[in-house]
Order: sequence, then C-alpha cells, then structure tokens
Amino acid sequence: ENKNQLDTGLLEETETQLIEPKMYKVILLNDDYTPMDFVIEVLQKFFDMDEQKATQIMLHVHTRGQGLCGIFTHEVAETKTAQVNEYARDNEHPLLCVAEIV
Ligand code: NFA
Repeated sequence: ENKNQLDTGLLEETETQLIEPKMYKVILLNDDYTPMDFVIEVLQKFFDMDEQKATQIMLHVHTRGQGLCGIFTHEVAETKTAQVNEYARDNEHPLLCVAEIV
C-alpha cells in the first residue's frame, strides 16, 4: 500500500494492483544435423550458461528430444526464440527453439 499525502492534509491510503506477468518456457528441440558444439555455443550465447551447464542441457535435448532453456516473460521468451532461430538459420543449421506458456 502507498501512503499519499493529500492537499487536505489528511493521510490517505491507496492500493497498487500488482499483476503477475504470464511466464513462458523456452524449449530447444533436437534434430539429427546441428553439431553439438553449435548447440553448446547457442546456450552460452543466448541463455548466459557456462560451458558445463550448456553441455548438460545440450545432452539432455540430444537424448530426450527437447529441453528447457529457461522461463521468461512473453517479450523476453519471444526475443530469445527469434534470436536462436535466426542465428541457427544464418549458420545453416536446422536447430529450432520454441516458446510455450507455463
Ligand atoms: N542431435 C544432434 C547431433 O547428434 C545434436 C543436437 C543436440 C542437436 C541438441 C540439437 C539439439 N549432432
């Protein structure tokens, strides 16, 4: 709650509505062609992972078919998926990243 000093001199309280943003999972999909080293590079570059964490996630995606890269607000999730997909395409790899609502 905020305490607002009004010009009446009276102290009045107002309520501030806090809306929780919808959160989105960013998921990386396996394919048969993208080199493992490229996937590790992507995870480090766009998801701020160290090499050990990126290798762990890459191997999970490789063996299980898909894997969670992180959970973000809508805008951040859409930006990261677009950046990953554009970077993969620029490097002629079929790697695909998708966002889905939590
Ligand atoms: N499956 C790919 C390979 O064997 C590696 C890979 C891992 C691709 C994770 C996409 C995601 N080269």
